[in-house]
Amino acid sequence: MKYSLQGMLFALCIAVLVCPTACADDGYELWMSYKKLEDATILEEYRQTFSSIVIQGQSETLSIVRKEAKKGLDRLLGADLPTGSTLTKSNALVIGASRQSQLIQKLDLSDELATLGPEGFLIRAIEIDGIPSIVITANEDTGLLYGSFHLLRLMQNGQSIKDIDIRSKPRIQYRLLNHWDNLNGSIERGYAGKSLWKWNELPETIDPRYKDYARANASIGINGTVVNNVNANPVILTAEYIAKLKALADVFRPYGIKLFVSIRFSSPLRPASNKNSRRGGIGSLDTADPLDPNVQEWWKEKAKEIYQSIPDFGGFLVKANSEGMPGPQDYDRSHADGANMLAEALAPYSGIVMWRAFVYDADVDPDRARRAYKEFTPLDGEFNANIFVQSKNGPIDFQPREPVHPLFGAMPKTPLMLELQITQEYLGHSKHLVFLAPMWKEYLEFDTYAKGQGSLVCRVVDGSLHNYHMTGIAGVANTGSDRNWCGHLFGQANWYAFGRLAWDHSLSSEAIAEEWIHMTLSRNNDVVKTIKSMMMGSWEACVNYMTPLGLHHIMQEGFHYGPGPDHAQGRQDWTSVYYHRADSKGLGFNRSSTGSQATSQYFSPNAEIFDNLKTCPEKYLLWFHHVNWDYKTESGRTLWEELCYRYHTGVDYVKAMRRKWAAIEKYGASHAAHIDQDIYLHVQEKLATQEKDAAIWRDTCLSYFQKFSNRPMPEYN
Ligand code: GCW
Repeated sequence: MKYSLQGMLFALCIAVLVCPTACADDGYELWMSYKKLEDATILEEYRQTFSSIVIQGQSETLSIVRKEAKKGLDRLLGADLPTGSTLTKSNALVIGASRQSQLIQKLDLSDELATLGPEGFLIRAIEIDGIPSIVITANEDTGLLYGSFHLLRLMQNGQSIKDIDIRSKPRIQYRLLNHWDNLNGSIERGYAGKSLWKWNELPETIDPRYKDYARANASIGINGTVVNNVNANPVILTAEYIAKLKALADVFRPYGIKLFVSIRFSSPLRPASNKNSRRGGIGSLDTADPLDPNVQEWWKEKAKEIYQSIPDFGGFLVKANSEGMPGPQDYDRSHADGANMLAEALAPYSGIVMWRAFVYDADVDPDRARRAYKEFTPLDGEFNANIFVQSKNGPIDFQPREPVHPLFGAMPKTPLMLELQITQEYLGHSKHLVFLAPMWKEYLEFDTYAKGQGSLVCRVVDGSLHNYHMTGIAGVANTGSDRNWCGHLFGQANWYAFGRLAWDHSLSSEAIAEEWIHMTLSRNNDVVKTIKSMMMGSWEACVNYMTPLGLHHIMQEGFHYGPGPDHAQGRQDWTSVYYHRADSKGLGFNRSSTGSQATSQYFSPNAEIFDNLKTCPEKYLLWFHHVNWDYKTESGRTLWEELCYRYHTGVDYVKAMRRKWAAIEKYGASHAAHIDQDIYLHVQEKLATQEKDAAIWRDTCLSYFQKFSNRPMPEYN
């Protein structure tokens, strides 16, 4: 017995020693595995360029930079580079801020740095004392961290850096993840295991994954995280939880990440007797009226308590008067009254409020798509300076495709924060390969015409259109306790893409896909090309096999995975029939001037273009119009035929993705451009599920709609 235990321990030690190179890839390292470069030419260039790493200065962030630069360069080059603080050898990577680095001071880059702000960085090939160096410098250490990750990204992509000269700074100031994580460890709309936050272990035990999470975010420029669900449990603001939050904030800080929380508006109230109620709080007041001095005082005291523990605490995200959550309207006060009260409590510490515009009370308008606009536009100009109104990309709810939310462009005096959803609530959970960057680009590049042509959503969000004094973007996270973080390996690409676009929304989806593939899967040209071709059309395909031509919200009730076009029970604006309105004449929601008039919430000429059936883009056809089954679409097919065609095209795309993935199997583990066998099989299995379930979508929806169209199903091979 004793012998075999020893034997097992020995085997374990060997396994641990050998693992870093021989272990199967489980996806844990995300886009930062820094696999050794295969291309001899570029490897030689890099080896010539770097013979040491020189970092001057001391801080927690700089220690992270040192570790990352060494790990990255060593792994990519297959080297063991010396690190130090003096420039002795030739050809060094020199990292530092002039505040702490004499080497950088000598270069006198202050004019250029003055334009880069607290987070920007400069990377340049330059001689220092006659020694050829690659310099990474910035105003703050966080900029050095971003710069280091950027250099490593370029190298993972095999780009020549001989003459590198890059200056970069984020276009958007607040780049946040929103976690819909509950305090019991579950995640609302999470498909990758449990929450990363182990509340019952905090603050004593710090899971090593917290650091890895922060590192991953820093590598793509994310600088804040809201750690709990917008359907907030008020317990998050108790002293016990503030101590836990402080422990997390301490881990995140050196990575440039600020901690935020979602709060429940009724927190000052006594606890609700029913634990599952969305009402009630943690206080002893009997009102949460934002104009009540006791309530205002309660929040001021709470803010003070938080900032005593977390001096750089970011602020509050609030879902109020939405889906049963309490809010100022419970006391006949406006959203602005509620937000301003919280903003006043946070203002002395430079904290912010992100007040969500996701509201859709049926009393406001019969058409759900019109409600948030009607509630919020009259309040433009009434919000305090440290408030964002945070709006989802579309007017309903993270559907596979929606037209842009009409609020964008319509709140010139209120900084709007764009909320995107990285987790695939309505896009196949973590079962479907759907690359979301093309979708996000479609929103970002949509022209609102708010101030004439060129008033793109990205210009609303980055503040350049209305001169917002602060700017922000949020992504609802798809991370969880699964070993590979996101459930589906390709879910990682969406986390990655969100961060990259938050930093620079002008990047193309293709470029982001390519980067991610190089960094995560392979640098072999054929493989990259194949995988990219799978990713690029995957969103459009998903739209086609779920909700083509502007259909929306016809998912299985609550679960939102499979099709549920016949769902007709319960709250009207949660049913499918409310949205598709299929009848014997046709299909779609008439939101034109002869219907709900949602088209009128857009600026001209969008309003007229959407309003007219003939000019409405087909991707929004059934969103804005109730269309006859025999209506001739652009292809010449009738609406019914086109609908059938789209559903089939969607499924066919998934079939093609499976074939393409199968074709790269030849690049097995032994091949230089290998895709790890475990990863290969993981994706293969997911694609099989996706194909099966896409076909279920097609067949369920078409046979359901056929009952209304009464037309034959066209033949497809
Ligand atoms: O779409 C709905 C989701 C809810 C979510 C809500 C919101 C967090 O189905 O799960 O609640 O949106 O964004 O508040």
